[in-house]
Amino acid sequence: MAEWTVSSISALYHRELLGLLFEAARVHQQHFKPGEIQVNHLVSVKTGGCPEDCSYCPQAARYNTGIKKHGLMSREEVRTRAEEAKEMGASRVCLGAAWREVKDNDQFDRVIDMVKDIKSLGMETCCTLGLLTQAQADRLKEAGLHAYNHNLDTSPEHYGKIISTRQFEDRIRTLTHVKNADLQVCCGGILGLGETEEDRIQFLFALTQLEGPPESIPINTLYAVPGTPLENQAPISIWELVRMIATTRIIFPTAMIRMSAGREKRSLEDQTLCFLAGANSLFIGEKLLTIANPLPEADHHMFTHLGLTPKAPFSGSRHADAPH
Ligand code: SAM
Ligand code: DTB
Ligand code: SF4
Repeated sequence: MAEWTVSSISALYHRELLGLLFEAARVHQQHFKPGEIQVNHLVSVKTGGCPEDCSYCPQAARYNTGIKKHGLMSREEVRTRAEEAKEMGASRVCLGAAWREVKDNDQFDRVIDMVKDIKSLGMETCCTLGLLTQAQADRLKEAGLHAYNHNLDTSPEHYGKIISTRQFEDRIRTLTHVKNADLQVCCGGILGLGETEEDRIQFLFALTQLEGPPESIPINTLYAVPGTPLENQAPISIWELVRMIATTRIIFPTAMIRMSAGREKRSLEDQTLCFLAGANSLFIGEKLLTIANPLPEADHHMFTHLGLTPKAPFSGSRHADAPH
C-alpha cells in the first residue's frame, strides 16, 4: 500500500471533482467486478439504554429520542431474522448491540451462539458490540465470526466534541484486538458531525495508520435524530459524500466501501454517483438499527435498473483479472 501522508490525502481530497471521480472509478474497476455489490442486513440485538454519550446516537440512554428499547433478543429470534435476511438476498448479517463494551456474562454467551447459527446458514457474520478485550475478540473468531465493526467515526481532533465517555485510543485498542484475532476489520465514520474538511482528511489518515487497512469501511452520513445534541445539524450534500467515497476508494483500493446511515434520503441518481465513486456495499431492510433505510421495493428497483449483482458470501472481493 502506498505511504499516505496528511498532505497527500489533502491533495487528493481537494482535486477537482470529475478528475477525482474518474480516478476512483478507474481504481474501483481494477479491483472489483463492476456492479457487484455486497448486501448486508443489520439486526439490533439489543436496542437503546446505552450508557455512552455519543452525540449522534438515538440509543444513548441520556437522550430522549423515543426509540423502542429492548433487552438482548433470543437466539431463536435472531436465527429467524437471519433466515429472512438470506431470503431477501443478503450475504452478511451484522448484529448490533447498544453496549459500551462486551461483558463476559451469559449475554455474551448468547451472542456467541447467534454467531454460530448465522455461520451455519452459510452467511458471513459481523458484530458491533462496543469495546472488546483480546480474549473476547478471540472467542468471537473461534465461534466463526467473519468481521467486527468498530468505527473511528471522525478525526482524533473532532472526536472529543462528539463523545466524552470513551477515548479515541480506546477504539484503536479494540481495533488492534480485532486485527490480532484475525477477524476482518470494519471501520469507518460519519459525515455531518460539524467536522471541517481538515477533520475528514485527518480521519482518513487515522484509518491509514491502523495496523493493516480495514477490509470494510462504512461511510455514514448523520441521521439527525430529534432529542440528540446533533438534532439541528445541517445535512451533507451529495457532492461532499461523493468526494469522500472517491477519496476513500483511491486510498483503500481493495476495501469494501459501505453506504450506511443516510442512504434512505438519497435519490437513485445520488446513489449511482456513489457507486461510480467506488461504493460497493450497502444494508438492505426497512431499518438499520433504529433509523430508516430505503424500502425493499426501492432497492429492488435500483438493483434491476442499474444491473447490480449481489456478491456471494465468503467470495473474494477482487476482480478475477485484477493484479495482485
Ligand atoms: N455500541 C456500539 C458502538 O458504538 O461501537 C455499536 C453500535 S453503534 C450504533 C455503530 C455506529 O453507528 C456508530 O459508530 C456510528 O458510526 C453509527 N451511528 C449511530 N447513530 C448514527 C446516526 N444517527 N447517524 C449516522 N450514523 C450513526
Ligand atoms: C455503521 O457504521 N453503520 C451501521 C453499522 N455500522 C452498525 C449503523 C448505522 C446506523 C445506526 C443508527 C441507528 O440505526 O440507530
Ligand atoms: Fe452506545 Fe454505540 Fe450509540 Fe455510542 S454509538 S451511544 S456506544 S450504541
